[in-house]
Amino acid sequence: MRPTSTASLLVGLALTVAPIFAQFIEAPIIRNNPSGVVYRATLLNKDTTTLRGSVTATAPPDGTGLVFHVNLRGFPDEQQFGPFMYHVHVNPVPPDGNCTSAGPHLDPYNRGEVPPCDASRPATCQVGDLSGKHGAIVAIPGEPYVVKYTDFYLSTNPDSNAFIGNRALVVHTRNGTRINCGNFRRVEFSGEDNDSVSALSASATGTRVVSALAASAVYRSTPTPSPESSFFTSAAVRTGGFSKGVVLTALVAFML
Ligand SMILES: [Cu+2]
Repeated sequence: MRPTSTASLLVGLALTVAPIFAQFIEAPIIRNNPSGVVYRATLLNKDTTTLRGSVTATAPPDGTGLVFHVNLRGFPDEQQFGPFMYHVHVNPVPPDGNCTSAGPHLDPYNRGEVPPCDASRPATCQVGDLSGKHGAIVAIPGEPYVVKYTDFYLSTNPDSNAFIGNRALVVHTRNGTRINCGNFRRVEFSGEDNDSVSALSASATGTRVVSALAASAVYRSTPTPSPESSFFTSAAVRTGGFSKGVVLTALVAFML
């Protein structure tokens, strides 16, 4: 009786947990991003917040991944509301500017919200989870948040399921409240240069470039996808050792 019920419990547990990971595949590195194509999401001019700025993305010369320039300012109080998160959400923000209408994170590989993104293994994160992969924002009063990084899993090619065009950028407080948002639109250029992006870089000179991401910079400069099985192993290990904090984090992430 006792062994049977224990076995039933284990089988039941396996059946419960398995579907969370069963459909997930690691995000592939995007290698065919078009040269000279630039997308930018500019936060809306809302009366409800002073948060403004933009996130710009364009392919590097070899077309592998996208170089992101993040330039945001006017955050709410860091102590009360930070650190802040930002993601690519699947739906565009409608003309009424309602950030909730942006829907969930861009997640074409059905990764889901659990477990939380492990920044050391970005291929296992939701592709839209920019702050999960590249660091949450710790705002310093009076200073813009300016960072630049390469994300290997997003695309400016409309044929890709990781395409960012006409999707929304949403910035959240730490409890998931959507502060501001804006849609990724193509920025037109004559020729193939990235003058606007270069100008954005130049304008960032002298401002703070967050160094908190330095520790994880290695994976960004060297695209080394881990074996597909490693995520499942790690997920299984972590499933066994979920702390209340992790579960809470996952629940909060689920609500974003
Ligand atoms: Cu979000």
